[in-house]
Amino acid sequence: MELVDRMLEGDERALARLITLVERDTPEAPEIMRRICHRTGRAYWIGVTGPPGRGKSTLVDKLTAVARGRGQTVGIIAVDPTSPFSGGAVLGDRIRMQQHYLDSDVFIRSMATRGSLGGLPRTARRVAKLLDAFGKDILILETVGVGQTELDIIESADTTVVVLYPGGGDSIQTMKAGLMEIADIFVVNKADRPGADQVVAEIESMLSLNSKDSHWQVTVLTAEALNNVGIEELYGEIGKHREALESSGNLARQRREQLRKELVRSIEQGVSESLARLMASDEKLMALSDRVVKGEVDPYSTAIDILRDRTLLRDWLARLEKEG
Ligand SMILES: Nc1nc2c(ncn2[C@@H]2O[C@H](COP(=O)(O)OP(=O)(O)OP(=O)(O)O)[C@@H](O)[C@H]2O)c(=O)[nH]1
Ligand SMILES: [Mg+2]
Repeated sequence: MELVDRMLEGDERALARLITLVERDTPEAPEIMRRICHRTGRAYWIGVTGPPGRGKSTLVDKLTAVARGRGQTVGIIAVDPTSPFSGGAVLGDRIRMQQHYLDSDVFIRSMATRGSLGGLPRTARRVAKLLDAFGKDILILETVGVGQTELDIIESADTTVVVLYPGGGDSIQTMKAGLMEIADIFVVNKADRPGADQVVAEIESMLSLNSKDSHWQVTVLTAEALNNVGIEELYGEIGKHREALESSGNLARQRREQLRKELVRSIEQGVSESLARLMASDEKLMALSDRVVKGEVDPYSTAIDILRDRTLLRDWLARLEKEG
């Protein structure tokens, strides 16, 4: 595949084309991923998440400037759950990250959640791998931490930064949204507003109750992304977390676990797509489904019966194989 070779040689337009192919889950996507596999694993992935409007994009913009100042190249994937099409996301992020749009060592891609049918974590991870293979040193994944989809994306990150702000009841929101468990570093942004210290104290008191990794003490920092305050410190803290992960062997372990999950999820995806096709075309299954719908049999025990019936499963596999 010529496009992959061109991308690996540093052709940014080839990269953009490949991202589009992978994002859309085209038939070429598996071959692309197979070809770049041996070129991934070099980039360090930073996840930035938190409730809407906390200043994540502004923070990402400023973190990118710090990374660039250290000579590192950066790839940014911003996932925007509110935008109905990626054009909206691009526009918003373009304003916040405009200084980097002219920098050829920064690659920014916005992805919209809506309309992606829950496939976003998969495609975001694949896009990140393309940027990794392309040679970006640092990858930043920005998502709004509101739902499982977003949490699944962040699962791919090596270091996860959770961004909060004062005055929004954020410590409670953090617990509810499942952000407490995934944060390696907390940042209370917009510390120019009153109440930041209180959020810091609340998060710290919750942290003393659970510890994710015995080699890392989760920290709570403050920042004013808008005024470029606390950004160097945050970048330094991310570096410390990286060192802790590397020296304990947890980075490799964490990445192995992510790959294993990715394999399982990819198989699940294939199985469920095949099943959806069968449900819409196989007479036996359609008849059973009819009986369930009419209330003659219950869905749970019927499913168990189906799974136990090896001849049925063999028939279906043969059929799927014939259909390709
Ligand atoms: N006062 C203050 N405002 C800030 C700070 N950082 C960001 N903002 C503002 O907060 C608003 C939201 O910033 P974004 O960076 O878009 O926040 P976000 O978390 O990426 O938002 P979503 O992606 O929509 O969830 C913007 O108007 C920023 O200018 C800060 O440190 N202090
Ligand atoms: Mg944003």
